[in-house]
Amino acid sequence: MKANSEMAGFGPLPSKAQLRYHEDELAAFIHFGINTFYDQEWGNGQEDPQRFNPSALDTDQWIRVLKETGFKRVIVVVKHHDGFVLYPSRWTDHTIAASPWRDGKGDVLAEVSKSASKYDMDLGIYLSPWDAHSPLYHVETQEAYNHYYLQQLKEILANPLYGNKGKFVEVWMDGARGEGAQKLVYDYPAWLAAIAEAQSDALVFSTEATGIRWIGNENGRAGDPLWQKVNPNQLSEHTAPAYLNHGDPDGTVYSLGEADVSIRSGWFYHTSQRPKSLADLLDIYLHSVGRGTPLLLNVPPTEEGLLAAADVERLQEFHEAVTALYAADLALGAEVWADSEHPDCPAGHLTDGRPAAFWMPASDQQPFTLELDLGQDCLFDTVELREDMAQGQRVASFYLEVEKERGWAAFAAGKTIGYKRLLLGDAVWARRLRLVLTDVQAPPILTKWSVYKAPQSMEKRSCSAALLFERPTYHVASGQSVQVRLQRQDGLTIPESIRLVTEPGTGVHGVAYQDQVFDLHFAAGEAFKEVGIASLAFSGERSLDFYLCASRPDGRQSRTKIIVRNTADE
Ligand code: FUL
Repeated sequence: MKANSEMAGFGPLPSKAQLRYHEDELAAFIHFGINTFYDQEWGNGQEDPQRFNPSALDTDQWIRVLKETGFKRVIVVVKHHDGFVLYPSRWTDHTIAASPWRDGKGDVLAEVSKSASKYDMDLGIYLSPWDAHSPLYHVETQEAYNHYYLQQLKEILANPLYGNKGKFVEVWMDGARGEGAQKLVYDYPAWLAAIAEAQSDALVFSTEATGIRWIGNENGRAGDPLWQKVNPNQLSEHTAPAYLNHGDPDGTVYSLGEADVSIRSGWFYHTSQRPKSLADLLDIYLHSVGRGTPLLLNVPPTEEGLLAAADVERLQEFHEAVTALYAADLALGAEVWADSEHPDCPAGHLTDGRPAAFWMPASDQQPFTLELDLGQDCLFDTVELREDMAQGQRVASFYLEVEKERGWAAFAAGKTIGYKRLLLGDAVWARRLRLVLTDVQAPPILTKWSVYKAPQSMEKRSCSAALLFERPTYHVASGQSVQVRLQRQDGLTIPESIRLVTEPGTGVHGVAYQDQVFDLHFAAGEAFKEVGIASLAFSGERSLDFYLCASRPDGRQSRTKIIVRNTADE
């Protein structure tokens, strides 16, 4: 296409591996380890390996279920902050070799690698840099610790028995470090060089300017705008979550914001927790994949070593809903008109079903207006837009309208489009849509404009107004407790048990984390309940948040946000 050779990419461009992760969209996280057997989220490194003994571990089940429910890659926690390692490492004896499981001859990483190779599932590893068990984790033995971590990286990444047929797509270097942990300076240059040498295509998640960054919260939701670029000099272990959540419009390095969240409130399996509702998962999907960035969804195996039946069922429902969303593109083949188009890149390319064909304008006169004609009145509520990220992210602001009897009416608006933007509006019957790009960093290059009717489970609906927190947001000083009031407005004639669970926001990243679960028993006729929630205690002048989610037995949920502030000590 002639336009291609005339064009230069704009800003930082994604690598092949980053583009592939964009296309993959869905990754699964597997948190399974000594914590599973202690029913805890963070270990202190003193756990007894004898407790690790899954009775029915079946990695084929993990990978098969994830493959069948649309996940394209799986990141396995090989070592969490407690330092316990899921393969027989020669660099430490705090491993499964010291456990009774398979008489100390087992290797979870080898088993999961075999399953991944069998089902052709891409694999990544999480290897926690903070290691509460290692005696070397001390500033005075920093060099030796850095070497220890390096050896483990090499031991895993260069072993052909591990990975999807020996290949890894991601290495997760979690930036979390507990309060009071030694402040070691990690040898990222050596670690990154070793990864590049053993696995040249692997992307790295870290607090540095590597290919993947944290999205700034642990609830799987990217911001709008979402720029897939950052400025390396803004990154550190203490980067403000909002910077990570939005990226940087002036960023110089391409950085994929990975939206991570657990299907349950905790990362490890606890019998007291339930999977998130389908509506919740779909909302997360719209705020991650639907904002143009991969969703990394954690599904924690049970003590037996299996994905829990309730989680499997939820994953299947999720997969069905996502598949149903894309089943009929009402705009496929529809006519599109643009107020400006390059002769080789007409607007019709947006609806021709070819992923690589794109529209670009002939002039750089803003705003750019495009109109889509569905040919007849159709019922829809979802619009998908895509930019050609291979040529750099460009759109900074846009709005969408639909034509009604009395003229154009607002449907949705947003800042960035990026790899893929899903806009869920109120269901409407209309034939014509109008897209106006009001702000761009460079001439826009779009590849897709699709229109769908979302399945019922995804439809826009106001949050269960029948179950209300007194406030959408509470503020509390670090370490104090906050009184939260919940009201049910319907079903007053029946007694009901409503479960309240804390969910990670930014407030747990790098601090202490323990879930709190409360069962509130409403008697018949009772409308209000109050509960005191202890907040996290942490040091340093900063603000962190977490969420409280109330679930009714029928799955309806409500949420409130708790902002914890600490200004006291520093
Ligand atoms: C955090 C950790 O502290 C959590 O335990 C979990 O592993 C999550 C994915 O990252 O930083």
